[in-house]
Amino acid sequence: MKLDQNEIQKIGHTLKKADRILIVSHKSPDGDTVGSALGLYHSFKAMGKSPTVTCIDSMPPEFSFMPSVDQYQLGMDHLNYDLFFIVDCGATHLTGLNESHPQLFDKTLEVVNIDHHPTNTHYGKYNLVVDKAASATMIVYQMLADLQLPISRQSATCLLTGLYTDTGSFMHSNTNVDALMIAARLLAKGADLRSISKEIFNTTKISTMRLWGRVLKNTYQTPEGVTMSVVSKKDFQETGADYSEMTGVVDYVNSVPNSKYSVILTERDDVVKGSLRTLKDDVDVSAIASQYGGGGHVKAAGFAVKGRLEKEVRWKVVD
Ligand SMILES: [Mn+2]
Repeated sequence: MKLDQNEIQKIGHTLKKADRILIVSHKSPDGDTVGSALGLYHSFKAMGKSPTVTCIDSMPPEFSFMPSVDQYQLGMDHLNYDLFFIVDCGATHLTGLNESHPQLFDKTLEVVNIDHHPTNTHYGKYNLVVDKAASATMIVYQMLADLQLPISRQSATCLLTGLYTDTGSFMHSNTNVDALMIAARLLAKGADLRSISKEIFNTTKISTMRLWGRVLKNTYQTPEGVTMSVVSKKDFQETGADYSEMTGVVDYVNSVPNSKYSVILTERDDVVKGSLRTLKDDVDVSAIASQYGGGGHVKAAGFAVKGRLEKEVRWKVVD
């Protein structure tokens, strides 16, 4: 995978001078944003710098196996840092900091934006945005390799976690040659693949099972071939699951044969979130999501609209 060497040089230059570095993960953190941040964290630590990782939401317990995940600081109170990295954030609001700290996005501060969402607006002073990259951690890996910075076993495990989760354990269509090459290089650096697969894919809480049970039970297919399911606030209350436990269930819904694409609608506070996936080559779900003010990748996208879910029962007279 080739990165813009002009940007890499500029980042290398500002990194050399920096000591205090803040690394920002997006809200509702996933394996890719946490893996990217911690991958950077370990490398910067090894260089003798003072990195801090932050997220406005707390870390889900399934990421506990990732080295130094306990170092996450909840939210951000000041901008007193030499350099900032924002990772896997396709839009500024996903940091949860765009209103409290708009200076982060006006290109006055030393901000590096590392992302792989095609909707990314290049809000950083420096931007490494590669929409062909299967994960943000791939870009982090390539940047560290280009700058010849240290990649420890710990760093490699975190970076491989992002690649593993964003490719759905190498099953999604974004699993390309670069993804597997970088995965191999991370394994060669000592990444702990066994822990990743065990902790992330083979561990399911009882509340998650119950929530997924409801999602699967509510699944139906429209005459147009769209596979849909819905989850209400009540489903979360009754199963004791939280929103983060929805991660992954859309892939099950999407596995219904002859599905054009799949949508799960989730009722959350006063918004309804839509999560879209497709396995079809000729369907672009990010275009569908953008009709509702959302975005994402061609094969995986999402949106959020104000409102709540209401069941509609249709009756018709037949003879
Ligand atoms: Mn990602």
